[in-house]
Amino acid sequence: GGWLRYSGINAHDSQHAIHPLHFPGTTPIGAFTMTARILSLFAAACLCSSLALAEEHPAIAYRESLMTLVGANFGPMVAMLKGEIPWDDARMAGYGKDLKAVVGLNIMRGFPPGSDQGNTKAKPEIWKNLEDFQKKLETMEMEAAKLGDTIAGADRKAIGDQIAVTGDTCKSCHDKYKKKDD
Ligand code: ASC
Repeated sequence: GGWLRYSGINAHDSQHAIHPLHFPGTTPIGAFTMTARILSLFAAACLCSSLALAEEHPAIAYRESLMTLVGANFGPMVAMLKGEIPWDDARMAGYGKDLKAVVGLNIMRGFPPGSDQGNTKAKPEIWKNLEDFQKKLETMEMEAAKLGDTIAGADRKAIGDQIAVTGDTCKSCHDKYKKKDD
């Protein structure tokens, strides 16, 4: 009984008295084998660290996450406007509120220098025209926030118009700074 039992060691079994994996039949590891194993561990470590260097810049996941959240709210708003899904005032208001919250996050944090490298649809032009990019981003944030505010108590025409204005701010930035979907 006791902790030995729960650690997988049966103290009453002499074959397992030292270690459960030290079962009969294995021979002590030779010096050459040991060296080879240590070298292969080093090789694996080198490979892992070079893979780590080739890893995506964390800002790419950050900005793609933001883009996903923007789309998760703006997408159904557009779909409702187009009649692809039934218009629902409460849902429209909810998407608008969340969209405003998402564009209130620090989006430029997703575009630090050096994050143009890697598996990304962000064009290098962003970092060559950073002021213009930032201005477009701020315009989008302003119109999307206004959309969130417009929804409360507004008629469908006013909401639709502001969805269109906001969509144009998405498009103008994507046209210039986002690679096309394949
Ligand atoms: C969307 C979406 C965009 C914008 C843009 C508006 O729903 O995915 O990128 O709206 O198409 O023109």
